[in-house]
Amino acid sequence: MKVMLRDPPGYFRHLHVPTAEEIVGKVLRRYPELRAKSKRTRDIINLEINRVNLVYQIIIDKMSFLDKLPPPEAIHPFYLELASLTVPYRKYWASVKGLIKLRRKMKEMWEDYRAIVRSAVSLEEAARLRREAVGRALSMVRRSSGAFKTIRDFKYAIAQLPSIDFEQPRLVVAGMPSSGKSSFVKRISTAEVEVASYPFTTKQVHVGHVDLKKYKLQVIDTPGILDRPWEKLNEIERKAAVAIRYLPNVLLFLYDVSDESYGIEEQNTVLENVLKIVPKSKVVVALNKMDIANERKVKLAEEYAKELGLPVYKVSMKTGEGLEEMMEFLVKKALKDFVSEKGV
Ligand SMILES: Nc1nc2c(ncn2[C@@H]2O[C@H](COP(=O)(O)OP(=O)(O)OP(=O)(O)O)[C@@H](O)[C@H]2O)c(=O)[nH]1
Ligand SMILES: [Mg+2]
Repeated sequence: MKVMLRDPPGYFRHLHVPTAEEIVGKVLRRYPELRAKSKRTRDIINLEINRVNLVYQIIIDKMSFLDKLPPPEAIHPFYLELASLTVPYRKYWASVKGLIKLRRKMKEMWEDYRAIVRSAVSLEEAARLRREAVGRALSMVRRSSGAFKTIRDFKYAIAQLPSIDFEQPRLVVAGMPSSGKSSFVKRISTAEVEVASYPFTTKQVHVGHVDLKKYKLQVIDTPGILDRPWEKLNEIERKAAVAIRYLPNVLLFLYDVSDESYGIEEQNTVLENVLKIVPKSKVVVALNKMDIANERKVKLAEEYAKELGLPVYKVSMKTGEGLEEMMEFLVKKALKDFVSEKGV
């Protein structure tokens, strides 16, 4: 069985990945500090060897982070795909492999230069070889600055993601912009999410928690998505798509049935798209904003959801109407799916 990282964001947060400039800078700072013991030829040759050693040692030490980087297979696809919106994970792993190769080459060069500096026939030759050894090492690091940057960017992309505990149940909230997703999450969980009247208020996936008796339910707020095919979504909407695809034990789809809302047909299309990537059995529909509902919209949305065979609740995130009953149902459904997923 492959080993998965338990908390990739936490793991990457604690991992230092240097820049190429940082490594070169440290070499250039430390390197002039070395002195010969005396002016004897032997001590000066030793100094040159020590300089070569110091430079290669620093670079190789600074690259030890490579041994701590997980392969893509060890990172849950939820994180992998979200991070890949910034840095494709294949590019990350190619950079890691490139730097591992560079380090191997560097170790070989170190061996070689150590031997030839030691057997130099004159001080001038020793100095020339040392300069060459250092110059080549530094230019190799500089030339790889792109790979260091890619790995750093990937690290930050993962580190800023919310941690999901796959050993606990998950409720994902989805719907068009302004349908009330964040209002719901804010109302029922610990998440401090932003609620506002303009669309695309939520730009990231957020997680709040609800304490149940035996479990902790994770409630996942997602950005709004529009009624267009998955391939056409913008970067913010894609984040929602990734959460919708990989996280739900249960998915709550919100309709906005107020006068101000998008048309019901558009909202239907979004629901249809969701159903392309989430099994129907996990989906629950809520008609939100019942306190200011447009009755025609309520009727249309309800008919459509029922046609699809989905459970429908009528709620208001503002007044709290209908919420308790719906939550009870969602929790039960989430736990049932979670338990069968775990096979316990
Ligand atoms: N009257 C009324 N207003 C609501 C209700 N639910 C949400 N709102 C309002 O609708 C607006 C959008 O709510 P949000 O919770 O930010 O919606 P969202 O789905 O998270 O929106 P995005 O993050 O942009 O996708 C806010 O002004 C809310 O106060 C409701 O049940 N009744
Ligand atoms: Mg929101």
